[in-house]
Amino acid sequence: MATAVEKWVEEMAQLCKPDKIYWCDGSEEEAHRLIEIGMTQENINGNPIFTKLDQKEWPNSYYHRSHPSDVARTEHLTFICRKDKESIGPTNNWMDPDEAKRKLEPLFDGCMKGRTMYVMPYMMGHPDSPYAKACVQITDISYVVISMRIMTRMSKSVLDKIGNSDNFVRGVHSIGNLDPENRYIMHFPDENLVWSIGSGYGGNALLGKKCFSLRIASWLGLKEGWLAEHMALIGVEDPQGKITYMAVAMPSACGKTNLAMLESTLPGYKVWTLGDDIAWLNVGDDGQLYAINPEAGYFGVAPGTSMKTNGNMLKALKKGTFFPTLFTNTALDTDKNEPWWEGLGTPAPAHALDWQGNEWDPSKTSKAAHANSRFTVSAQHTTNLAKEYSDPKGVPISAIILGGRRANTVPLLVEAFNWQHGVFIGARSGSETTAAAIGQEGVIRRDPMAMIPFCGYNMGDYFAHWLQVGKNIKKAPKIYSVNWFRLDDEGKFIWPGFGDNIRVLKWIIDRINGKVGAKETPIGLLPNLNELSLEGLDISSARMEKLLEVNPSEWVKEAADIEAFLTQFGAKLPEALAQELKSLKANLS
Ligand code: SAT
Ligand code: MN
Repeated sequence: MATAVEKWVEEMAQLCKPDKIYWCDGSEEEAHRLIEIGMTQENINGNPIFTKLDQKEWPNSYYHRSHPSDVARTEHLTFICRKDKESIGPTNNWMDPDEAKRKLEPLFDGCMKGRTMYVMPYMMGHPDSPYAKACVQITDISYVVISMRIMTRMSKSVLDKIGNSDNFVRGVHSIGNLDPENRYIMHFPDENLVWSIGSGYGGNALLGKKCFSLRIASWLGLKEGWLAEHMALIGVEDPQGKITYMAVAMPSACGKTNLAMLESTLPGYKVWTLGDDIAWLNVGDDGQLYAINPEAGYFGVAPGTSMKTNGNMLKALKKGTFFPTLFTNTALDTDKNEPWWEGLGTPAPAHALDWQGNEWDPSKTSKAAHANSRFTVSAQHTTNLAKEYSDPKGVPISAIILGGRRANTVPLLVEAFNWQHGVFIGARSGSETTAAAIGQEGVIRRDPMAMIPFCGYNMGDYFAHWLQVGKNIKKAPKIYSVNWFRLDDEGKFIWPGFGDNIRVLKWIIDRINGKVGAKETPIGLLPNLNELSLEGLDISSARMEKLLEVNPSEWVKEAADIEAFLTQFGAKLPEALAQELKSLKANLS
């Protein structure tokens, strides 16, 4: 008797009409075989699927170039499909599920003719974790298979785990004809199902990542009492050897990966990495908040990654284990056969192809690597991987940090008065847009908890859910807002960032342990300058004051903008947050 997975795969094969169906086992041998085949095959855009890079400098590393129109998430083509439009809220694109399927079926009909349909069984989370989920994705491009093998726990044993049950998350992906007009990323939360066509790019095509682990999982969390969040996960060790675990939300391309890999400039402090993008937060039996990283690798932004800014990551990229490492849309140094990007910290190559495959002219200002070019690397390569990385129960969280990219207004560091105020800080967070999503860069958008592109349901309900989870926790973590990106009058970053961000994390640990005080301001609790560890930093107190400034007139404008944003949730906006907004305005006047 066919299992539920087999029946579903058969149904998909009848629709997509592939030449062959291939069931992935997730083995090393398989990865090598698929890469070898991919090196001899042209992608639909005329590039080889994989190009082998210099194996001495970049062991087991391969280069991939995608279509120039397919280099970032396409939020305007991303839909949540449920009958009840109100339940998905004003910040998501909505489509009726029947209409969505009527639109998709003709696009998928025969889309894999002449191609192989790969079936990938995988887990999000450690297979022994009570919080892990079993998934199956199909795709027609081996780049996605290799990427998923790095980013998830792919294994044929997942099929045994699922057995004959139909309790698995389904993902259907085809690169289609890459036509942005026929590109859709559709989510069906009531069926644990994602359909994606027309893109091979990370967040659009690796359906275990944002599509399942955030958009669909946020629904599961709402139903089951937990939170699926766009958060890095770190353990910060102090000189006494005590580790404090923190979950850090920041929008795409705002430095979560660098923070997860931070190399401390303060002696005695060390950051251990648990994850760089997604965290699932559950209230444990003991009433504490526990976090796991459902992923198994990093899909990070290459430009700006150097030995100086993120040495741990560069070491991971060069480590080379049985997990391959991929570079997508960076430049290619053709003399050395190495990947290269702006901010790698090595001289510009004399001869290179840019991310579109054209000869690159270093004397021109055009970028060699795409601003959103990425590496895909296994977490197993991390030199500072936390020993609890594979602990099925996860780590207990003491601090939640919410960040964004703001040139002004928002101070380096703010502590929330309490959980409810922290939820308000998250709800009001804004950030300047980046190259991680197609669209204009550098405009401020409200991005609550960095989840605006990823929360699969009405954000009014999301805020209420956060408030409720807070009530279910015995000792709620403290909540912080951070902003590394404040500019001076000349447009230069005031805060050095990177390894020096440990100074902010140290203050947070000191607060958790009741070792330092804080100054009350209308927007929250700020550090006293003399209680921030700034030794060894060349930064004047005038600049520090600017960094920590709460400018009343800027904040009056900010509050009006926050109000305009929150008003769109109407009756769904929790009364508690409306109260917080009122107190913010009152505090300011
Ligand atoms: O495209 S991804 O979602 O995988 C990366 C990102 O935008 O955070
Ligand atoms: Mn992300």
